[in-house]
Amino acid sequence: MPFSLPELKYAYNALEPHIDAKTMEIHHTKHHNAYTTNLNKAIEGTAIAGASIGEILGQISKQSPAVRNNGGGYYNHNLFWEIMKPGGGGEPSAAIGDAIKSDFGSFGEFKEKFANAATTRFGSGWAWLCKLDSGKLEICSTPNQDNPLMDVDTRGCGGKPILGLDVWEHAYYLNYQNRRPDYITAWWNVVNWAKVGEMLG
Ligand code: MN3
Repeated sequence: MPFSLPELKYAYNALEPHIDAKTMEIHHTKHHNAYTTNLNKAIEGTAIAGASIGEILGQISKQSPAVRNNGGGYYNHNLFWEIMKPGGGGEPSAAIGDAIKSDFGSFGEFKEKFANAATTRFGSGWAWLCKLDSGKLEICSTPNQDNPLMDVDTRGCGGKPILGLDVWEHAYYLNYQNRRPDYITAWWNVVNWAKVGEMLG
């Protein structure tokens, strides 16, 4: 199988009280696992069977809905686990902190704009912070398991996603029910800014 479910670098309960252990466990062992398994099934025996996930996403417009949904789900969750950590949050410093201030005015304005993208995404999807080819940072959101690496017109801002927030109900419903804004507010406390800075490159 070309793609495998990555191990988390922290325990399922490590992000509490912001994200509860049961949600993390189901999200990883059921949802992400299903995307991974179904991506492998969907590409088996096809021309893209040996391609990297980046190569697959970059030509997703030519692929089946199964490859699009599960390839996006596989990639998006890989990033999501990495950009969170226990004891995260706070205001980023170094290059990522400077880039955010330069492109959004202040960390506060950035947070407001990002939270707004996440809150207003209708139905299931993701909010993204992307590094465009120009080097500028931009915020956008995508529906379902789409992402900015896909060559489709729903990708929002394009470029390279360096921070992503899952706003599917499966990411927060056990603890927050319909209160997506409360989940978003809590999520800022687990953002791994060091990793986001690494992704910025
Ligand atoms: Mn999810």
